[in-house]
Amino acid sequence: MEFVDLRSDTVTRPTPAMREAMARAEVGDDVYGEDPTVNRLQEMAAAMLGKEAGLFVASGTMGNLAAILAHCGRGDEAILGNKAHTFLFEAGGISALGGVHSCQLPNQPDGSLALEEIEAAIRPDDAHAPVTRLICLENTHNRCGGTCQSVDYTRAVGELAHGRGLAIHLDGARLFNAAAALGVSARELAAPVDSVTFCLSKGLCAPVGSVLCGSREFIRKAHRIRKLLGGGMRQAGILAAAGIVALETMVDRLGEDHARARRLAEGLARLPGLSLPLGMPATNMVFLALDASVPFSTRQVVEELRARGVLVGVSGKRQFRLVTHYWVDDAGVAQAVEAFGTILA
Ligand code: TLP
Repeated sequence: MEFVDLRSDTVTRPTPAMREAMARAEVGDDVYGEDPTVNRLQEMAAAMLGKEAGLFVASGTMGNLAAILAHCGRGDEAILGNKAHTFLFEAGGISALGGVHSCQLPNQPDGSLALEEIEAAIRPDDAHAPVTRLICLENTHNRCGGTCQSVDYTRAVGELAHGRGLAIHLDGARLFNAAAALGVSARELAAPVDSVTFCLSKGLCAPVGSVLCGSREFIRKAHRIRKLLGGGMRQAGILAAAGIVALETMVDRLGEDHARARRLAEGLARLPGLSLPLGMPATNMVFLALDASVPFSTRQVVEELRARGVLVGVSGKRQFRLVTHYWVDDAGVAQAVEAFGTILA
């Protein structure tokens, strides 16, 4: 059965143009810095984000980890949100592998961290305290509903960070979705931050990889850390080739996914027993709650949907996450709404 797979945009398969570029890719040993395709992708990504240099990494998780380890030493503190992907879903890597202490602030409903709470969390120069080094933001913010952080907000956090001698890292796994939704460039959204990771393998459809961007000096440091993490990938140009096609062809179409997410949300919200706990989607994610009155468990709904060719993610007790992407068309959206409707009727 062909599924309408709404579990995540990470499920996206490469496009035919990507497969072709992968087959043709010129490669070399990237650990020696000799893979021309990786080098081209890194230069392209850095230029698009307005940074001096880029580093191709295996995943968003590796990009965030390498960045945070490059900014912080053992025992240093990074301020991040309590719903940050890095805090919730990256296996605690920053503390397990980097000895980095995390200070978790409550994410506001829009995914931001309150400026006054960041300010208050910065440690004084006191032997009892870890040294605050870094502030981490996420854009779009996954667990807060795929919400966007504005240029003004990012700039305000940047000014606060830099005024206090701190660095700022942006988990921009879906930064191009934020740019599309806000009508600004990814470059503007990344301008206030010292480092930024974005993913090629989510809405942009490449099979593997993310790019970490920052200053030349920062990327030199992150390059060594990538090796330490086992992320030196040799003839990675095969993968980078798909990433180049992703940047060339997939960025400008993300708005279509956002429009479909809105249609999906509208269709589902009209059904009895379903509601949108985080409101209408800002980008490509729909969070859906199942009323207590519905006589099915979350698991049963997932199974019934699967039997009707629709896959959704579970994001909490009686909560689902549905993510639109390149491989979900209008018919897929209609099929998902219809499947929920049949089950809940
Ligand atoms: N997110 C995945 C899951 O891990 C939850 C998803 O399906 O959304 N930052 C953000 C904001 C992310 O959403 C993700 C992946 C990552 C980083 C990590 O990227 P990968 O999976 O490439 O390590």
